[in-house]
Amino acid sequence: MTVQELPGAASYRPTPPPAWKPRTDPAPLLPDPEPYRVLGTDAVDGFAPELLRRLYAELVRGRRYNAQATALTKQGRLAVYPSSTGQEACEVAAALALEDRDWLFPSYRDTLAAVARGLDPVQALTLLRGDWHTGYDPREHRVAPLSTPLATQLPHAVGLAHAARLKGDDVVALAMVGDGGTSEGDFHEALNFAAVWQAPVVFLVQNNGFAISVPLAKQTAAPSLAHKAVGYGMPGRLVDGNDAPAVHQVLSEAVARARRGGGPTLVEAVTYRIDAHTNADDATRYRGDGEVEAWRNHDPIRLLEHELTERGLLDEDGVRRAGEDAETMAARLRERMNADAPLDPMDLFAHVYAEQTAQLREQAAQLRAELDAEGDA
Ligand SMILES: Cc1ncc(C[n+]2csc(CCOP(=O)(O)OP(=O)(O)O)c2C)c(N)n1
Ligand SMILES: [Mg+2]
Repeated sequence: MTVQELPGAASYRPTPPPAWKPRTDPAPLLPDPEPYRVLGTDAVDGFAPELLRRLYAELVRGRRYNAQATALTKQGRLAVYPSSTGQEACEVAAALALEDRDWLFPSYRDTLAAVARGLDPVQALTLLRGDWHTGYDPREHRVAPLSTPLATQLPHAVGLAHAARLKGDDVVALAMVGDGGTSEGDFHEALNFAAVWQAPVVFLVQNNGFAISVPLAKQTAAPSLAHKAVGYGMPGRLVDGNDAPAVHQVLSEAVARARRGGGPTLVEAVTYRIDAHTNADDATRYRGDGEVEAWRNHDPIRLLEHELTERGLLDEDGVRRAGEDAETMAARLRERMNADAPLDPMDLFAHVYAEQTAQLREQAAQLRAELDAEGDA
């Protein structure tokens, strides 16, 4: 006899399991349907003019930095550079939303955020020059190494934030990741534990439309990347990633929430990668000029410049000075990057482990012997 043939089977209706109810109300966690915007709205009135001007100056510097670093790849001074042109608003806002005591966990594309946070512009390029691991002391400016393996910086950020909270330190971690990185296992593990532990961490996803040549629609079916937050039990927020004050506000609110014990937030910033994936990629093979042009009309620098000019907060002189300041920075960067750094191959083994493993000690001894033999010859 099958279950269907049991007497009374036709009228059987299961009752719900006795203990079940939603554990949290999902409604307040859901992102707004439209990305949050400030520029072109009355919300601009709520911003201090100094902050708006600072954001503008940093955007202009950031774009010039991207152009200079890309030029250095052509001159053989940098092995590779992943430009964040078009994404400067996210980069700068991420750096400015943090206090000195907080930590930034960047991906390989987030050099500008690290530099805007105070990192030396040349040291920030050490890894990309291929000279050193990391190339700076992460503790000095509280900037974790620029992470090339996708999303591995996220569990690190959660671990640091959770540890800080256990120690009673008033510290927030801001972790940056790309749209493609949200399909990695590390993204899942990080968000899950961040929410379970209510860790003081903010996740900033820069949705720039592509994971190298793969467009967003081919790697996720989520309604938006901000919606992914809800499944973990944290709020998801959607923001126009080319609207610098909007990104600054949303991140500042998320950081403040994390700091007062309110737990993690996932922010999706909708933006666009104007340049190719890196200098080694040809983006014309997988996307049309029309798409790029449409995004150029929503350029973060133009949007902010227009708003500030309209409001009388920026004049021609101010625009010229921001440009000149960026040129000075670029000239200095070029000059310093054109000097050969004195390198010791033995440094490869430094800063890998607090205590060297037996295998690394053996490899270091081998290299030392080879270098000595070369020196003798
Ligand atoms: C774990 C891992 N898998 C694959 C790669 C190769 N890879 C480098 S960049 C990239 C695309 C990442 O796209 P996204 O997260 O959107 O960041 P974006 O480059 O757009 O800033 C891939 C697949 C990698 N670096 N790490
Ligand atoms: Mg991307």
